[in-house]
Amino acid sequence: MTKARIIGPVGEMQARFAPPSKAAMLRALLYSPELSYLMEAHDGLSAKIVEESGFKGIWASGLSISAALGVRDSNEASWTQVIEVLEFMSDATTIPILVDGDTGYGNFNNMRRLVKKLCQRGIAGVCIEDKLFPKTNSFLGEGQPLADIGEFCGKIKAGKDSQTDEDFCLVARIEALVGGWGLDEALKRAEAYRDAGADAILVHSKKSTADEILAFMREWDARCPVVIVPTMFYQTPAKVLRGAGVSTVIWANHNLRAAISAMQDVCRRIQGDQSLVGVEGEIASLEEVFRLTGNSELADAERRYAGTARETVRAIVIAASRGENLGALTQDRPKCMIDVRGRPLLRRLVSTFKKSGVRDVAVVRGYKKEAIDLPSIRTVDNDDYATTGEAASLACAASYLEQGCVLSYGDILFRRYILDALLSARGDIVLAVDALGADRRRGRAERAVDFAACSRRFTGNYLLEKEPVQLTRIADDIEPDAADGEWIGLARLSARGAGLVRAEIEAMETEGVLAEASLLDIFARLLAKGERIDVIYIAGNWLDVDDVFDLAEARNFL
Ligand code: SPV
Ligand code: MG
Repeated sequence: MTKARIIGPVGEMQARFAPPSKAAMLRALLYSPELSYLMEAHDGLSAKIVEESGFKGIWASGLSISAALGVRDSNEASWTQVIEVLEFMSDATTIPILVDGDTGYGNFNNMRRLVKKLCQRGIAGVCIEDKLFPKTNSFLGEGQPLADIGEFCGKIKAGKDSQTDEDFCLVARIEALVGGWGLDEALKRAEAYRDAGADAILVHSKKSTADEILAFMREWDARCPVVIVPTMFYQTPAKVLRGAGVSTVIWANHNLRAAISAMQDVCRRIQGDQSLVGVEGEIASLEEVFRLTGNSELADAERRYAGTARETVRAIVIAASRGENLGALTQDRPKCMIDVRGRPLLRRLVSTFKKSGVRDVAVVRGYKKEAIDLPSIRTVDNDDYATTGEAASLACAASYLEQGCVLSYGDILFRRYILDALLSARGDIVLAVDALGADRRRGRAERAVDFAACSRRFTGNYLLEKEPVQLTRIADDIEPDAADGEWIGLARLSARGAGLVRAEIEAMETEGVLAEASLLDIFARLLAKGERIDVIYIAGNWLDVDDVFDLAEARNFL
């Protein structure tokens, strides 16, 4: 879409920093010396998948959009119905879309309105073909009549004069080879269309070899970029097309055809089996549907804008270690399964989560994993628990970091208001820090404490505590006097925060430092990269269970 241009210094800055429009991106692909590819999509979801797969541009195929709407590729879908689909595709993606504009949906006048509307919807370019309205798909029938050259050139000029983005691309498609009118006719038309202002030529062929396309390329001699659609001559290697000087290859209908095969197969099987059991493991999970459609962003936005609305947050509980200090009590179970007044510690933790609306709890198991057998949790296993630390355990649950979540140690108990405060906190990464932690730990037996230094000390003044506090350092070797509190092992990550943690885990893995790292190391690395980590101060009302004294405290805590 055209950006409003501001004159003067602000305008200059805007020009310097504005990202290229989608039209400029398509133009760059068409004019790039590299062979470019456009992959077919026919709705918002397929467009998103094309982008995620790494393609730099999308072909909004007329055949595929029509078929997905259940109609023929004969202009049965009106142009405004097609534009509706295009808008969803454009909104769902950041890469440019070249639209199959068929014959332009009428004469030069319809073409003017089409181009104006496409620019308004952020579509990067349109391809029009020199056939007659209503069009027929190129692979149907023989000797389809072609448009009059002069009339088609008028349509090209009308389109170019109507674009409101200077980089919008008009691709003129020549059907002379498909219609059996020969190479000379194709070349004559290509030259006329280029002269009329087309930014590129699409020369189509329905032969099973690329011979006639290669002959065209030789004669055309790179007078402007050439786009091709090797649906029928798919066996021609890319290097041959590249060598011939082709600018852009369109893979024209392969997502639609893949979807048809997959849907036919799953329908046949469910109909035959009268059951979902056979297909469940083979089709995309609902989680994948939610991920593709960006549900985590909506949950984040709800927290930001709806105030009271709470997203469905999941919890990841790190519970892979044994807890050696508890001696015989952890002989046959990890410490999170130790009984605290009739119920395992982990059960109490999970119940606190559920009461606060965190219903999806994933527990990373390790030591004596079979002992973690609670009914209402999911489990992930760190089978290398004996030689790895918390960060490696979290890496095992990386797929749970696709959306906002709560991170928790498996050996803590806390009052529910602490979790509620974290859940309603803003910020991408928020830690609950006990401001009394340093005092509480003084005089106790030597042990590692997750000390936190923050941008401001806890004041005890309720109003002041509403002001954001940021973490400045986190480590287990900060002097108690230099620490502002102790991280209690509970953190809240937004979808972005979860993404940052996931990326950091990947970086640590690449650097070979993941195995020995703790959660503190992850946060410390993010701080070092300038990422913001927020803190919510609490004052007691929680505990962790490391030894029998803690266990006694836990019994009193309840
Ligand atoms: C389309 O994808 O709709 C096209 C390409 O126009 S083709 O089907 O090959 O004509
Ligand atoms: Mg088409």
